[in-house]
Amino acid sequence: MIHAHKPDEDGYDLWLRYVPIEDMSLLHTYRAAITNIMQPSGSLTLNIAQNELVRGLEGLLGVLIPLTNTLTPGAIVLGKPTFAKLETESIGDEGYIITSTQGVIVIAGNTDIGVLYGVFHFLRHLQTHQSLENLPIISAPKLKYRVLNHWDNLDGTIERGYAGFSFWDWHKLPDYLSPRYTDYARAVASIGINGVTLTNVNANALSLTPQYLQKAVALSDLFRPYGIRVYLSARFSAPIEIGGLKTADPLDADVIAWWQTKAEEIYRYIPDFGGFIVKANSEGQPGPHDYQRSHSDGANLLAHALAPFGGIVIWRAFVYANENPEDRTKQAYDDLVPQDGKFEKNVLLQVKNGPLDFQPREPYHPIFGAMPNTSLVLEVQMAQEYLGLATHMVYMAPLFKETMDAETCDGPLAQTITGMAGVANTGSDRNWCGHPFGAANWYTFGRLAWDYTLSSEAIAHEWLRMTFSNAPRFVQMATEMMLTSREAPVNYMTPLGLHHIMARSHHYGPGPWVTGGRADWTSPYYHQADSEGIGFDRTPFGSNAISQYCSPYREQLSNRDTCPENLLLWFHHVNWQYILMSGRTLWNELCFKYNEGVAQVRQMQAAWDSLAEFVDAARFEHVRALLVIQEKEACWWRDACLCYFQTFSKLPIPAEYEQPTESLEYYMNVQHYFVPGIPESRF
Ligand code: GCW
Repeated sequence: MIHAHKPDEDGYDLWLRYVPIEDMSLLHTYRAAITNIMQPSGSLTLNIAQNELVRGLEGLLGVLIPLTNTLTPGAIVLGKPTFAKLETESIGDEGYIITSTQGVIVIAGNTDIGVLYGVFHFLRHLQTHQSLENLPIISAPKLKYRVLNHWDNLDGTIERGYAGFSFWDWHKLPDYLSPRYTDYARAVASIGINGVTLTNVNANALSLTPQYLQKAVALSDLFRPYGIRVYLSARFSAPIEIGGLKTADPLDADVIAWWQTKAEEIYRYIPDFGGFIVKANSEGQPGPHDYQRSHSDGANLLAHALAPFGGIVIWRAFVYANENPEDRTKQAYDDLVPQDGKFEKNVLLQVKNGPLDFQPREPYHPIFGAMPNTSLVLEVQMAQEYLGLATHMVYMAPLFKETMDAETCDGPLAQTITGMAGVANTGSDRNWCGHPFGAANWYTFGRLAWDYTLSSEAIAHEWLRMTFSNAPRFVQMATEMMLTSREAPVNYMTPLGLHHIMARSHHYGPGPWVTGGRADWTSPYYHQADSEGIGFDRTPFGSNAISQYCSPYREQLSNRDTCPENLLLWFHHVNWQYILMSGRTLWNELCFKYNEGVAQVRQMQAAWDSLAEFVDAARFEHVRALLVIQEKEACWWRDACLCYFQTFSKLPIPAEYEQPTESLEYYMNVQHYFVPGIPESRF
């Protein structure tokens, strides 16, 4: 295989590679237009912007662009020069304008952070080989809160982390600051993310003790000039665990006082502390229900403590209880929607994209559009807990957009939210996200949180050009591959609206047979397969979860003939012989879809194999090898699921398809040990 002698890369530079522009005519145009940088005076943030610009331009243009103090044509000016007429009202606190006037390029914002964001956009413009004629660029974020959520534990493990261990070196903080923190901050700021929660939502109260707060100070000091605020997960029972109180009852006077004192203390350490993220009364976490109080009582307790300092509470809506016999997908709505209007202004309710749990495909979460008096944050998961861990290539922009474009009771979903949170897929792996394509999802999260009108295709283009190559054939084929990669796992794992049929606990691989323990963590609870058919009846004849959606979507869902087929088994129990749009019976369609998923992975492999000349050998080979695993695992999912469901349908897998190579018993006995992402302490 010819790799055109591209030097090996390890992926550490992510999309900020700044490699020399090979197109000579473009290079000359850029070089002629950019000859010096007016040295900005002022803040740390402007220094960072200037340094990034120097570094980026040196890499891209192959020359060190000098800093000057006098204005000459060919200069880049950071800030708001008096000679340029700039309409900056529309760009708010974080937006920017990139324009060209009187022979100079101006990158302006109302704040220094806006300028920094503008610099990253300008570099992206050059990295993706755009014309300098295409100015001005005017951009401002559509969502106020754009927060990366790390599920990192203080012991260095990461819950559902598949790219190594946490890169927060709590042990050596605050004294040793790994250079990786700075590169992390650059990456985060380059895509407009303005907040990070450092610690797992399954929280350890220790993170709120002075010892750990001092460590968080070091990180927040480093992140501040990049426009990144630090948030911490708060364990609801912290007043007991680290405060010595007997209760954590949100209405108890001592508890109220404890949180107030804690908030004062935190703001003494971190004056711009973002606030708390809280997982309460979910999967064994403590919460206000332990004291017969409501979620709003719990959230408001913390909100009152943080309000004087401008902090917010991000309260997670991922709440459900096994003791509640109600359909798990209905519980959060039932509990929280009646509390609309009861949350303090500085409380944001963070809701996962779907009502279950980051499955390959879910309908949108019906809380969106149903709580007009509550600020909502959309939570998505870049860590691929249910999407083949960091082994499978799955480009998530189409998944995120499917949710954000959904029509809720109150209009398009993206217009009903004030923020977006993404569960990080990063770790200590040299390339940050494990799979070389994993960073595309981190990138996508930032870009969509900034501007949810961007298309999946446009984001893929940007990322591919910056991460690998601007060559048109490469960009086109790799984009197609990425777009296919969203539907492939749906097909080979959970087609037609199936859900939650993965292996227990580590969630790696198929497990439609998983039974025992709490019902809502088993598979038959969700697939309901029997001799008649398969699927969860959520119509009025079943759990009536569809009642949580508005007309006309509700009616569309409730009728099996109008329900979108890609959600059919989410909402209906369907007879094996039911005829689908394709003319195939349900059973045959299931066989078709599982095989289509495998075929799509094979297409992705063929596409990648044809792109070797555009990519350095190290990254090419890494992706190639992971696609081989993905293909194997796609077959594993297909064969295991079809063998299992066949015990109910009693129908043959049509002869045109590959037949399972092993028995059901074999698949049921596959055991995997030490799968990453499940900290010993919790399971
Ligand atoms: O998807 C589930 C995961 C848990 C996780 C939980 C949550 C952090 O299996 O590991 O806990 O979601 O979102 O709180």
